[in-house]
Amino acid sequence: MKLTGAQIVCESLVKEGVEVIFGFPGGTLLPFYDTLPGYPQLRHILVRHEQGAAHAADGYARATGRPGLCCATSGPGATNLVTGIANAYLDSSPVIAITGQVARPFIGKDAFQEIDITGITLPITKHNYIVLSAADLAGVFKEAFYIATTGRLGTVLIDIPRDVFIEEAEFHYPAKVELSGYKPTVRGHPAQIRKAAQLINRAECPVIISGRGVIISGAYQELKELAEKAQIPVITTLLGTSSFPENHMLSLGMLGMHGLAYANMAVSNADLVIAIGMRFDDRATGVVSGFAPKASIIHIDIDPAEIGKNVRVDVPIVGDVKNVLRELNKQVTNQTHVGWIQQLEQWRQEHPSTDIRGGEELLPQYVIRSICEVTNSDATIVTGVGQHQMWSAQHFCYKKPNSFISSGGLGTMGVELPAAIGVKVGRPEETVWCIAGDGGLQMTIQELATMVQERLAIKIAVMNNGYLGMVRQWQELFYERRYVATPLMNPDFLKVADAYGISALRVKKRSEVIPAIQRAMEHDGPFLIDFMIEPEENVYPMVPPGATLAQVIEGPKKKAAVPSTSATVSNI
Ligand SMILES: Cc1ncc(C[n+]2csc(CCOP(=O)(O)OP(=O)(O)O)c2C)c(N)n1
Ligand SMILES: [Mg+2]
Repeated sequence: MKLTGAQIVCESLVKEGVEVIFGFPGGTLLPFYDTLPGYPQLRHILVRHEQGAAHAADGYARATGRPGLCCATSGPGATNLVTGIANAYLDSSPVIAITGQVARPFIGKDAFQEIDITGITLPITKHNYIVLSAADLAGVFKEAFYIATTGRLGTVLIDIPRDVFIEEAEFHYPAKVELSGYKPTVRGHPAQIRKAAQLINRAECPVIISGRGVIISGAYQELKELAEKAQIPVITTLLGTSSFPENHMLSLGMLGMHGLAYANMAVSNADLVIAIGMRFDDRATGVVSGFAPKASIIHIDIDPAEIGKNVRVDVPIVGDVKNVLRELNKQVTNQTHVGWIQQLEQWRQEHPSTDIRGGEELLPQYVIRSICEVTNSDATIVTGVGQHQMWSAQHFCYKKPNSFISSGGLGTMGVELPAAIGVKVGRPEETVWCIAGDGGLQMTIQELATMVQERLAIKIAVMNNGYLGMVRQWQELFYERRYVATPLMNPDFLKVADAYGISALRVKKRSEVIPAIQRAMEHDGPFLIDFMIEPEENVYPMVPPGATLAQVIEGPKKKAAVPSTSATVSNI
């Protein structure tokens, strides 16, 4: 059966079970867009800027575990995708981007809207293609989905010249893929697993550091079994947040630059670190030479390139986290570490980390806690990048798997709203709270229109501190309070919401917080709350740049403290 290239693309997407594609049209994509109405099973969501399409596809992929699709036209459309592709790539999110390219005879001529997008995205994709014949399309799509969704998940870009969309070819969707040189290892080596089990069975002060790999692999049960069987406290990386229930006895919360003091102290004093599906990012480790100085390290990861990249590892195990943990759990014996756990509990008492000041001041931490309380943790939190992101990680008690979605590797301001759109599309029944920076929201604010057009009932909490807060914090602490280019003159977010037809409220006092959140939750549709938070509130604890995790600053002396109720606090 002969089909046009555009039809082959659509048929391939249908064969792969794609239901939604986030995109923005243009000349080179017109043949593709013209074909879309023939495929009603493919929902196209029109964003307002291509960066939003890539972030939405990324949010969708993180929320569903299925590939997220986005498309953009050649030239500026394609380059607008770049930040979103990089963001997905660095956090191992399976995004597949389709870009239009100028017609084949024009390639290399600096034609109108011609850009070498495969060249540009080479370092930020797991793989990319330019397809020069319609006959190759089906094979390329089969491969692209396979590459994006196997081994370490990743982004793939497929660049298609306009005339390839129009060209006709026979359509046969391949049944399987054979790629020489690409055979991801999914089962851990038995000898390595045996060595790891021996170390675990002998350890006296062990900790687990759980990363996003646990979420991607869906290894929640296996992680819990290991932790409970061998009584090992679980610390998470930023992106590992929600890989382990934070109301669990063994949960110690997040480590790293803004990790909890007692989590960082635990790592600094452990005799064994079991690092699972994490990559020792510098924000997680502090200065690597001082990372876990007393510990042997077991590192379980699907990507062999991560082993030994940043820290020395005693027992590397390459494989899918879930498979490896299943095997490991068979060989781990029941343990108790009462002395170690008592020590951790003492540090938790001495360094509470998540207590906040009392009074009427509108503290951002209180806002996050209140969202946690009102939703009873039954929500997915999507954040931007900055202070509000760290407060969201620290002060919400994540009980549900994969309920925290945030930009880790690239740290992309502006990701919050479009990513929340992707999450809500992927989880229509879920309560989705977009915790937005007042700076970050303004980077992608145009996607409010996408949200409204698609009737997505996202609840937006603007953490309005009038600053590029995280940068201001660094200026306060390390540049003698010289606030260069960080104060923001914000628009009236209520008027902005109104212009888009979104209901909204402004909150200035602590006592108004919970009623406003309740109102947002009861409202049938999107809702925005403009929280006028303390402008110069800082994120603590903080491991200053260039310090080790043991050198954590816990923050200024506090007045009367309100004890933490829930967030990331264990009661070991
Ligand atoms: C695209 C982009 N530009 C610049 C930065 C550097 N940066 C990190 S956090 C931050 C401030 C974020 O401000 P806001 O969104 O208001 O969040 P807040 O820290 O105030 O909570 C900046 C400028 C970044 N991470 N991403
Ligand atoms: Mg801000």
